[in-house]
Amino acid sequence: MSKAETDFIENHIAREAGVAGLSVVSLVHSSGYRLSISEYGAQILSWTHPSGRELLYLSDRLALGLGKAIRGGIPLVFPQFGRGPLPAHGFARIKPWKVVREQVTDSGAVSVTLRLTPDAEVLTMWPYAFLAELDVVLSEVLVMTMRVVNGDASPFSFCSAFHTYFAVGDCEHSVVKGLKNSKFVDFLRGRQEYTEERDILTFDSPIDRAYRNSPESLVLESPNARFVITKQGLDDTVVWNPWLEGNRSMADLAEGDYLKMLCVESGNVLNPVTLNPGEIHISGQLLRAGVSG
Ligand code: TA6
Repeated sequence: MSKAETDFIENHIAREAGVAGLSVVSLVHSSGYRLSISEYGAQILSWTHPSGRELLYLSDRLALGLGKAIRGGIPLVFPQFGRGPLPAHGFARIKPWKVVREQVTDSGAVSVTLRLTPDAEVLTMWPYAFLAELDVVLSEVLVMTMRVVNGDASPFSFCSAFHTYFAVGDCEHSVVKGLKNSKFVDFLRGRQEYTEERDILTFDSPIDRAYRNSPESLVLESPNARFVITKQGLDDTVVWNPWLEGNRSMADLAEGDYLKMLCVESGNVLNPVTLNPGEIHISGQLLRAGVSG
């Protein structure tokens, strides 16, 4: 690596201790966008606009420690979505990942790659030789790419999602556009399937639904920022807010914080992906933020 590259990285990528002594890596792009990601769960904890405005919600009531999920940022859901035989939303977000690459792309973007391979505990839960890697590339946009490789002799199936907690400022004055005519499974109505009839989703009560084969791009407009969410290799979009009742049942969500957040999650959650031995699955999302005033 050239000295210039080393200097650039040293000026744009830093590390500090985080959960369970694992590193939190901070990236700074020349545009002023900043991001921090924890090796614990390969979870993005913060993404800030050049104005200094925080774009992701992160609870200030976190119950930190190995095995505990971090409420906020962008948790990685893998290999299970929701409840089931594995820990909720799978084990990826509660296991240590390893930074395997920090680099500068030709366009000046700042990039870090983290890797997860199964330890003995994971193999008892999910006995497959997999490798998962997450690329996070920060420029004026945030691009996340997840690769899952089947290094086993048997096929395996998995669900995955970027469980993004957008900081919206006030969910009652936020809208999601682009889901009209999409079919969705409503987890609050017995997983029945419905069709979205609204051009514009507004929020005034609990919502927890997965839109099947949702459009590649969606818009979230909020008092805090406007987001364009673009996905690839991911069929579905989950929209979730626990609202007042759900908020009160969550110890790691401060009273009233349901209004500060909205989860719009790009994922394969309704139909698992099956990988045969040697196959690789690539999925990603691109987040673009706009801040006014
Ligand atoms: O993605 C929506 C959802 O599955 C909701 O049902 C709710 O459980 C949310 O995820 C948060 O899950 P967590 O395990 O992080 O509390």
